[in-house]
Amino acid sequence: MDFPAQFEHYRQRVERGLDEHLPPAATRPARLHAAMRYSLQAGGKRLRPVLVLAAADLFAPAGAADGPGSLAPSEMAVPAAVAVECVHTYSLIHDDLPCMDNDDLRRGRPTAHRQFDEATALLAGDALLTHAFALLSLHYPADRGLALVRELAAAAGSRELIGGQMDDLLAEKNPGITAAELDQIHLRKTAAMIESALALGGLAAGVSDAAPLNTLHLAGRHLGLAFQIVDDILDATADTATLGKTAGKDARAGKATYVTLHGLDASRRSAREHTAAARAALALLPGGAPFLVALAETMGARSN
Ligand code: GRG
Repeated sequence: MDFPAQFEHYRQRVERGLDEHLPPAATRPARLHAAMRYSLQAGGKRLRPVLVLAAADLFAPAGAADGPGSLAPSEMAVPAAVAVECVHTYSLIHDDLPCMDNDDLRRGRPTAHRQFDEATALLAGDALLTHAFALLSLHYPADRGLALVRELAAAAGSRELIGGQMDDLLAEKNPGITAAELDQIHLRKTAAMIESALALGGLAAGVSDAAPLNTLHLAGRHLGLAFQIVDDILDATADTATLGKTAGKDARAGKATYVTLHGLDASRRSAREHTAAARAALALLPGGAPFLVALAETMGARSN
């Protein structure tokens, strides 16, 4: 398997999917739809939607017996991949708002509220979140669509992504936060969406057995924790130009991170351990999931 070529293939499919599945920029109100596209098409790493497509491709095409005309699993999964990127991008737009992180730079460009205004950014985030669930309800048969909606709603909801963000904001005022409390924030704020991306891929491909779905969740949880630890390492060690977002912000804000609590060496060790655990879980999936195993390795060594 040629990992870079396969990643690029999935990434380009995601970019096309985003364009196909978003309301055109000129849709009224044009300012709102332009803001949605501005943030979504700013060139993020597309990790979560690529995970959706690659997870789907692990499973035999639904209706394979129908012959060459049947859709590849990753094609079936494109609307789910776009949905997960819509939710992720909404969370970035809202996280950057003055009432949260108050940031000026995202994906190497001015944040949505800097480029447009605060109200437009807030509404663009709301609209992306809502659009994600519309896509899942529109593009899948009823039972599959319901399973996808349940999965994404759980990951993005008050117990996971939004709950993790709430506790993250509260933790800024709590200098005594423990390592266990920080792990809980990371699990919900970061890992839940990465876990969900893998599970959404399986569901979009028609998987309904608990065992592979649980394995996708387990792999995603370790992948997500490794991703957040690496994010904390990069925040402490990389520069703004490389990251495309403001570097060193956590340290300046006196915010507890994996690095401030454990130090750089232990953080690097822990990121390696979670990457290895993710790889071990992924290897249990059909065909041993070589692309996803390589992606886990690449994410552990990323520089932005
Ligand atoms: C506002 C509900 C709500 C949640 C915000 C996304 C988020 C939660 C906060 C952003 C800050 C942060 C460090 C989040 C952890 C997850 C993370 C590292 C997000 C950035 O994901 P990347 O690096 O971004 O995949 P790109 O731009 O490449 O898609």
